[in-house]
Amino acid sequence: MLKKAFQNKLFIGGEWVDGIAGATIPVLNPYDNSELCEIAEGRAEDIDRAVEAAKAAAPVWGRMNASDRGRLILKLADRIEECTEELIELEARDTGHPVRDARKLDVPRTAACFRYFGGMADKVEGFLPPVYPGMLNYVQREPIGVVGQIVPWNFPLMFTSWKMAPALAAGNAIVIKPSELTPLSTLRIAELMHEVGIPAGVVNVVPGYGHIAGQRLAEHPDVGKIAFTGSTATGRRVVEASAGNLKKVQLELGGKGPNIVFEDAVIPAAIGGSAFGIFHNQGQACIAGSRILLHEKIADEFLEKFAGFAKSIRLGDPLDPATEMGPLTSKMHQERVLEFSKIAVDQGGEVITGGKAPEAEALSKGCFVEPTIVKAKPGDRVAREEVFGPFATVMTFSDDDEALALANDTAYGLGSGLWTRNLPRAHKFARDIHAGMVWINCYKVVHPGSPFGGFGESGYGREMGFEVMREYTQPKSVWVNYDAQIPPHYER
Ligand code: TXE
Repeated sequence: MLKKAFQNKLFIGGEWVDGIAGATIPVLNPYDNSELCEIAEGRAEDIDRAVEAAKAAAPVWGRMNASDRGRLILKLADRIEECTEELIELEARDTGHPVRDARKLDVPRTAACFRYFGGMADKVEGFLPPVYPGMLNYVQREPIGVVGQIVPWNFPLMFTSWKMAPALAAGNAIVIKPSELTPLSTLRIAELMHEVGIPAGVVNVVPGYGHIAGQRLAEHPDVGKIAFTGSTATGRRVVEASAGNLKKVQLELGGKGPNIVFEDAVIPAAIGGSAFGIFHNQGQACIAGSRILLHEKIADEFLEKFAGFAKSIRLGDPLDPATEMGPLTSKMHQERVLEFSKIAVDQGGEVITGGKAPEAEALSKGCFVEPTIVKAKPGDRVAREEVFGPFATVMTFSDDDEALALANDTAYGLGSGLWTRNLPRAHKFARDIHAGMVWINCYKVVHPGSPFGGFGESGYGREMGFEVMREYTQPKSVWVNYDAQIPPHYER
């Protein structure tokens, strides 16, 4: 059922081409670890070819009438919607996302992102600062040229749109490296872009390993900007690699999101929202609400009901519409997440539920982890490190000061949330929490119009909203001495 076209090929200069080394990477289905297909492995020389193609296309795309650029991106959004069924299945098989999530979230959000930025293409306005008499100064935002993008495996389809849509709207040409684990939806999107008429070379997709293809993209002297989503450790490597030509860097890294439930919370809402916060996508989300902080007055009630909710989540084949939680995306990652349950217990933590792979025979070949809830202390590793799985670390507090101190006791600062009916308290926490995003009586809500990104070791720069258009453009200040007289500072 997988499309032949993108098996064993790279997408460079508007064509499917062979990788220079002729090497391949197997793509596995995490539901049973069977091989879905092989893809070509892009190496450093392939990245160089892709950058060349992007360099040739960038001036044409960047100088195109912005409304025409926008129209092509809008056409792509429509085309993605037409391909909904195919993309749902592709994403489910490649990543393990349950089809019910891919239908509700991944595919519509991908189309919505392209649509939003298609509309943005002709609205990137400059401005005129008032300067000296007789002089005009105008500031326009120009595309950067060639941008490199590195996406991870947790939301490959959606993150492809978050990266590509604003970069294209701003007039840049792209070389994108999807994760070696989940390249298929990015390759398919490139094909759809070609179909709707986005010119050859504007988008180039080179799947490959991070330390080879990713590294070359991050260090390439002709790439003006690199946008990276992944781990904080790899983010640091990308920054180092970028130093050669001082390219712009945008980083969306890890998180350890505090999710605070106060004593006056609407408990059923807090339970549903917290479950979405940590269990959706098997917890493989940088914005996951992975530290649940409970007021001691409601901690027992919340935990009992939350554990009941966790146990009731239906694990199964991602292609089954009844499945609520699929496998993690790789065997290696499953083992890593399971290890954290042992680490928690070794440090005196208590596993309330989960902490292991499910026993059902039908799931035994897949990368599954049961929804896990662990009670821990603030200094424990599971309270500090990103687990990136269906793994909630729970701690309690007795007053607002303690809740805030716990919430901010992290080097990260990406997502955060709180559940309360006390309006002044909600706003005070929104002000004081050290995080790029705060959700009040909700969790993990995103929209292409609202900036997404973090503080501290969660990275810098923003995706989405108008903020991201600043990331993909550079301001140019133009001075005009419009009456052609000698400017004042040359007068003698
Ligand atoms: O990430 P990597 P990994 C976190 C999460 C997870 C951990 C490890 O905690 O458990 O990271 O996952 C490419 N130069 N997140 O090892 O290595 C790589 O090919 C350039 C959070 O998979 O960061 C892939 O495309 N690129 C997260 C991408 O980086 C390199 C999403 C992510 O891989 C590279 C994923 C290099 N030297 C993991 N090395 C989030 N923020 O959502 C690797 N890559």
